[in-house]
Amino acid sequence: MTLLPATTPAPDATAAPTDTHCPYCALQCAMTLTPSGAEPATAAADAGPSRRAAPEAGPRPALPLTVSGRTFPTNRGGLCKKGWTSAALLGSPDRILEPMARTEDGTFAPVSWDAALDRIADTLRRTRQRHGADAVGVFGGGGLTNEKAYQLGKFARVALGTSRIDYNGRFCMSSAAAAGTRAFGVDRGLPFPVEHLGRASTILMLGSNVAETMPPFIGHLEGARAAGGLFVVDPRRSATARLTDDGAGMHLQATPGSDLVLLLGLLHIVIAEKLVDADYVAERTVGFDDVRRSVSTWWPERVQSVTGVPTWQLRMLARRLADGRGSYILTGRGVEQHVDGTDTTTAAINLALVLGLVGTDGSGYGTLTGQGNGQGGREHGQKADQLPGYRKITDPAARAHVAGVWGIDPADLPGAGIPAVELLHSLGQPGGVRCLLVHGSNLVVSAPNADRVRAALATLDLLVVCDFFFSETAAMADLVLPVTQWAEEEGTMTNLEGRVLRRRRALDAPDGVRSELWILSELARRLESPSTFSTDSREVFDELARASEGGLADYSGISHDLLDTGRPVYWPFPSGSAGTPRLFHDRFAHADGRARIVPVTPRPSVHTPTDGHVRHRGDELHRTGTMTLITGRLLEHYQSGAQTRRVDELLAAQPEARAQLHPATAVRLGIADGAAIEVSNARGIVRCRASVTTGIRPDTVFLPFHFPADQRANLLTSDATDPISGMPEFKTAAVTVRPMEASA
Ligand SMILES: Nc1nc2c(c(=O)[nH]1)N[C@H]1C(S)=C(S)[C@@H](COP(=O)(O)OP(=O)(O)OC[C@H]3O[C@@H](n4cnc5c(=O)[nH]c(N)nc54)[C@H](O)[C@@H]3O)O[C@H]1N2
Ligand SMILES: Nc1nc2c(c(=O)[nH]1)N[C@H]1C(S)=C(S)[C@@H](COP(=O)(O)OP(=O)(O)OC[C@H]3O[C@@H](n4cnc5c(=O)[nH]c(N)nc54)[C@H](O)[C@@H]3O)O[C@H]1N2
Ligand SMILES: [Mo]
Repeated sequence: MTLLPATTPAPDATAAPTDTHCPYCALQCAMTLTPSGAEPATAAADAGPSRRAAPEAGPRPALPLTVSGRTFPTNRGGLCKKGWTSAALLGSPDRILEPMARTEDGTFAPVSWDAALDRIADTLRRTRQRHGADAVGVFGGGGLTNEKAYQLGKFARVALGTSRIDYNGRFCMSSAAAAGTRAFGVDRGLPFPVEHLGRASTILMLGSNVAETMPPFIGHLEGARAAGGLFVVDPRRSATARLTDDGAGMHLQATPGSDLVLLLGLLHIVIAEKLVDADYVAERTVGFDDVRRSVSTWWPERVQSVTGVPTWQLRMLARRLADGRGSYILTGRGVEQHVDGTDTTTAAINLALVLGLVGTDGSGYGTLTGQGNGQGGREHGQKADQLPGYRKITDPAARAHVAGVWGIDPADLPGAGIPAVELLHSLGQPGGVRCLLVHGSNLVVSAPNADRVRAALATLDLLVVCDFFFSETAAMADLVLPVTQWAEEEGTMTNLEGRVLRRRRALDAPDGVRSELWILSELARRLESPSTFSTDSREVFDELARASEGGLADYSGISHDLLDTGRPVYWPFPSGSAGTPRLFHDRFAHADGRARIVPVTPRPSVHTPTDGHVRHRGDELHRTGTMTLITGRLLEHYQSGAQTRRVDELLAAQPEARAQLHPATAVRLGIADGAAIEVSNARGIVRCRASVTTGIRPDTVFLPFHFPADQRANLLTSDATDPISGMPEFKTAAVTVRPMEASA
């Protein structure tokens, strides 16, 4: 059966190379896929959980496509290891090639598409009748194309009538999005084209490790490095921190979770040393006086005592940012994924505003969005409180507009849902979600307090996971539906700059696999949805464009055809306009055109009830013997590792989780490099090996979150959330570290 409707010509798989973008992160490096002439490997029909460990699953199949980097402003022809090896997953022997249903004995057996979809639709209909529409939940992903993200939001609200939809962007971008919206009235990761960074003399990167998470991005840091102006704030001497060596800049090795204090300290110095851009503050902002008062007590010595960053470094950085030679402040997950992530990001924005950087030629503030479509994924309605076009679901005008496009009565649209962690907490609870559809997230590995999530998923009446592989979450599902991969589908992605890009199909999908647009359309039909669901990504895009018209993220002037011309296309792009490569040049998106400088103060340490520990935040210290766990990423693996753990080269380079420990700590605890250790707290125990390195603070241990089973960093993280954004505390947790033998 063909997956694409007649309106989309099927490419000849042996013909011309296809220009597209990488399946992984938000940099969306441009690549060209060339058919290698080899037959795409047909994966084993019995692919199932038992075949999860890819490497020993048999001889590696021939790659159907050859990947090459393509010249483009974001990546300038470069790709990272993950990009180069991305085609390996197309013919992976682990690939699921037909719908799979859990059997009585807990294994999986193939079922027909009709049987699978009928069963899902029946269960959803019955659940809705018995328990109400909100008993069905949807969990989406920032890796989905704009078309899929849009369709998923519409499917939830219209075909299911549920408010219970949220997505993994809540774990990723939500704090920066909340801070950006609060300050500027709109949130676009980089409000300027990425190549502008190349002309900066100073770049401050807070909690971002681009050298591993977006390797081609480091080309944009060259100008600042040559000027000695790259400043990196990270508790670890990360690969990005090492880019400051040899006079290229400075690494500020702050205490985990102390970034808010650090930023207040920088603002204090800027004010004390009269480095404020007074004209800019007067003309373009409101709120400065309150903020001035709020930072008055954060003098440098006090900030040094909390953050561990010497006062001379603070002063040098503040002066450098203010020197008028072009300065950018960029934030990453290291500062955003905290219970005070919104306030910390706000403090970074406040500093940028007070220095007059935002919207000014050659300067700016930005957040480095994460997933492939982390930006677009949050604009089209997957988020609990949003409708397409970045509209608020509670806004009557927004509801009327979108309901008009969907051909329904606005009164039939559900209201705002609940953020991801709350949604996960509601699973299987009285009045909570009883059936969950998961599209593009591996929650068992990536959600905070992961064992609680695993246990909650097990209580569901129905768990349906759409994926390419038996991820750890798919392995818990009642039904797993196999979907097309990036090179097998048409669509669009919006990268970290708010630039909309075309994803193109380069080869046919394996026979039994379907596109998510097709799955949603088939389910909607079975559920007798009042609105239609196209399976053609062009048609879906055109509908999305209409639905977004007049919203903050207005895509109404964009189409697949426009994108196919290769023109740079940045939103907002109202119909008839030329789009917006640079935002905030003349005004901010608040009604009065001014940015908001919002006072923020460090909150006292949060005691997580199951924890028993005082977390290391602000002035507070750990209980003796505990250390701060920080988490993050490795170059070779992507997110929960569901994809990259199945690529031989990547797994060989990083086969398991290793906890980074300082040599002094290792000696104190009697741990040798490579020794088996336990990292534990009241929530769980991670068993892994130690990697002893001077690159980490003695009070801190680092774990990557890419690994499964008892190597899941998220067994230890807390599901306490930021009250504004709903972001969980991924980046720090109190833990105890000991050699494995000691606890045996
Ligand atoms: N290789 C690879 N690349 C990726 C991804 C991947 O999984 N793997 N994922 C993509 C996605 S979705 C995202 S969101 C981005 C994330 O990209 P980044 O934000 O660069 O990634 P992280 O490693 O999560 O965090 C960055 C740094 O924060 C530091 N950190 C931890 N705690 C703190 C703290 O309290 N303060 C400060 N200042 N720093 C702290 C960590 O040591 C780490 O070096 O990467 C994208 N690219
Ligand atoms: N401790 C800790 N935890 C973290 C973080 C951290 O820094 N520390 N970072 C957080 C962040 S920033 C993020 S973004 C999350 C990410 O974590 P997840 O949400 O788990 O993201 P992935 O691992 O990319 O999972 C995506 C799954 O969907 C599948 N998939 C990929 N594309 C598609 C598609 O188009 N359709 C469908 N149906 N499936 C698809 C993949 O095979 C994979 O199984 O993790 C969060 N968790
Ligand atoms: Mo992310």
